[in-house]
Amino acid sequence: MKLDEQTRGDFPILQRIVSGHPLVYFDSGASSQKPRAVIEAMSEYYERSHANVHRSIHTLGEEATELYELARDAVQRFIGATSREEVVFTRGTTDGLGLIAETIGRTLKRGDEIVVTELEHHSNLIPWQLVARDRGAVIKAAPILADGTLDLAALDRLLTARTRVVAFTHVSNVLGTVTPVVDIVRRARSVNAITVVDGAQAAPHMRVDMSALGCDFYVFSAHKMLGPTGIGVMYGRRPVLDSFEPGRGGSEMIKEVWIDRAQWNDLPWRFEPGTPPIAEAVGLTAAIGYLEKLGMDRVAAHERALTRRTIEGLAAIPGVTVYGPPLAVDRGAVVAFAVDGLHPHDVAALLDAEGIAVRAGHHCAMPLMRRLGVVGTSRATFSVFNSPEEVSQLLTAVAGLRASL
Ligand code: C6P
Repeated sequence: MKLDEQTRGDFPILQRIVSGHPLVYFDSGASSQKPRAVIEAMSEYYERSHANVHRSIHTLGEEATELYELARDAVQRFIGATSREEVVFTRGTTDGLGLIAETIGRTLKRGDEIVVTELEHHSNLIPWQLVARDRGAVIKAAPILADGTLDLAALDRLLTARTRVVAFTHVSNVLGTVTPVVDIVRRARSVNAITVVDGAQAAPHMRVDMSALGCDFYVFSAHKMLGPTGIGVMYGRRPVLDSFEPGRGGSEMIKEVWIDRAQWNDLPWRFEPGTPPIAEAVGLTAAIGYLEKLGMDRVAAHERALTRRTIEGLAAIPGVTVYGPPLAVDRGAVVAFAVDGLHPHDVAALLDAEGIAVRAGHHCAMPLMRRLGVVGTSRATFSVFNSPEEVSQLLTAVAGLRASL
């Protein structure tokens, strides 16, 4: 059975009628929809087991703690981390990148260099700008080539003995470019830089394996991978996490506290101050279970086929521009496009009138927009429940927009 036929009935929201049409949801890159398994796991948790975690020895406290820590095991398995201590829960990708930047930031000195890329989402730029401003560090960006792939030769020229951090996206949320993580990590390591990978658009769509990628940090959000909002993952390689002081403090991230000092808790709790997102962790476990049952290789193949069909179809419509690497190059489940004569927001509004949800705008990647010479784009992003027939609907609708001009 095709993946969309197998999964569609699991997503209650897909019953919605929008603008008089059955919903076609092509905005999973912003936030995916949730299968019933996730919604029910969270309701059941609140109905049966809710209490705070790591604090209370009563039955509910123990149950909640067990469920929360089971999520860590699920994530460890899902991303191939060597140990559960390497999995730290955050509020999402932005929160994880902020935590990393603040933590590394404390060790930066004037003139130290942070290398990013032109592909970055603001969440992997602004935290570095904040610490660079405070510490007198310098930010440099590796450019992209005309085809939307990263210019690795230029990246090499940016790496120096002063480079302390190389922070880059695994998959661009605009161009769908897949960066060669292993290769970049090897280059960064040759100058002893710490590698930080933004996996927000990768982890939901392909098998990611920390032991194979070899990066120091990898972050992503649950809400883009069929899970709930409010929780994300910061993977940190054990020796690197061990070497860092916590960036934020309070609550259960300590072993012993005096008025003027404290002894930190063990990993991973040292990096999890405050009451964590417990129900969200339960939802994340369910989302991971759901994806694992489908199989990430099957998910990737399904979404790759949708992406290919969309790119080929849009490129064949006169007056439509598709951005990003050619199909021959590996791409994420993202297609950004422009329709001549229409502002991206108008494209999104007109498609919405036909029940088709796409995102339009700068996609929180303004430097990339500037590089492309556009104010924004329209963008379709895919998930397990999308079908080739929905792609055909999008293509017909976009062709209709052009024809009506
Ligand atoms: N991109 C999009 O529509 P949060 O919001 O913290 O879960 O994720 C931030 C983020 C970080 N990196 C990348 C590559 C991303 O794509 C995102 C989120 C959404 O493209 C919302 S702007």
